[in-house]
Amino acid sequence: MVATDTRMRPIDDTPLARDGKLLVLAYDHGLEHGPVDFEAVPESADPEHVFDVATHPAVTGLAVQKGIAEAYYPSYADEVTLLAKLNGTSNLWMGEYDSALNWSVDYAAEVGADAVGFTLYSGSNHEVEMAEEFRAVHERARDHDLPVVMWSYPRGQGVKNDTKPGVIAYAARQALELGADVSKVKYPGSAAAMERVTEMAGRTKVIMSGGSKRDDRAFLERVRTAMDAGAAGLAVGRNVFQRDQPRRILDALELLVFEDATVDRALDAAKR
Ligand code: FBP
Repeated sequence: MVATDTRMRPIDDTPLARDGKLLVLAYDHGLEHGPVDFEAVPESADPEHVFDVATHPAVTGLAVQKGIAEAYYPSYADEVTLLAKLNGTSNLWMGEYDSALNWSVDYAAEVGADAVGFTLYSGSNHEVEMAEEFRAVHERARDHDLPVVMWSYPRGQGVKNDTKPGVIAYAARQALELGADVSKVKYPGSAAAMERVTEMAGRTKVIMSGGSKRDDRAFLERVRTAMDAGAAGLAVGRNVFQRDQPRRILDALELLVFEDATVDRALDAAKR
């Protein structure tokens, strides 16, 4: 039999990518980490402030949880691409790594999502259940023609070191094998390790997780290294909204991600 339709729309044809690249602004920290992440820049606690930041032309998608999408996205539907982060759990949970599915693909589509996101903690004692939940999410997302971004985070009893290059390469491979269009991974520590990660991901695009806030040069250098190693962009939260001038760092990221600029040129843009 000849296969005719995999129901898979290339991610490059979706609003989440521009010129094959992605720059996702992540803003689910109020759930994942709590108000502590907003202390540095108090206005970042206001979702309206972050939606405004997400209208920057460099941003190809804003990742938020259900309540924030419901309450704020309607006012920004023309300007912001919505990446519905479907699962998530608070930092107060002390059990083995797991993540509650907080909204369905159907409901996310009804709210206006352009893409869906799902965290998989491989190595956790809950990996099997999470992978089964991912299967249902993935196949329903295909029905809705929505791309799927996996937050590929190995964590839990089976993982001694979640930043080890081999562990991150495995996570990226798992995203490919399970059908994710995009795999969001931690930086594995070096250009060579990132190259291996992107190679293992095959046609699944790899985007780098921003991580905790760093100074401009250190952050931008890491982004440059990841891009040169084959990453398709990044998903960044704290390194944007914990800055007093979040638009400036987005100006710099736009140059690095979409225009292949040097770190020095991007730094100049961040200072302007
Ligand atoms: P950051 O750029 O701030 O790291 O955000 C990316 C992200 O994946 C968020 O979506 C999520 O809330 C957070 O990181 C999870 O961070 P942690 O590594 O502490 O679980």
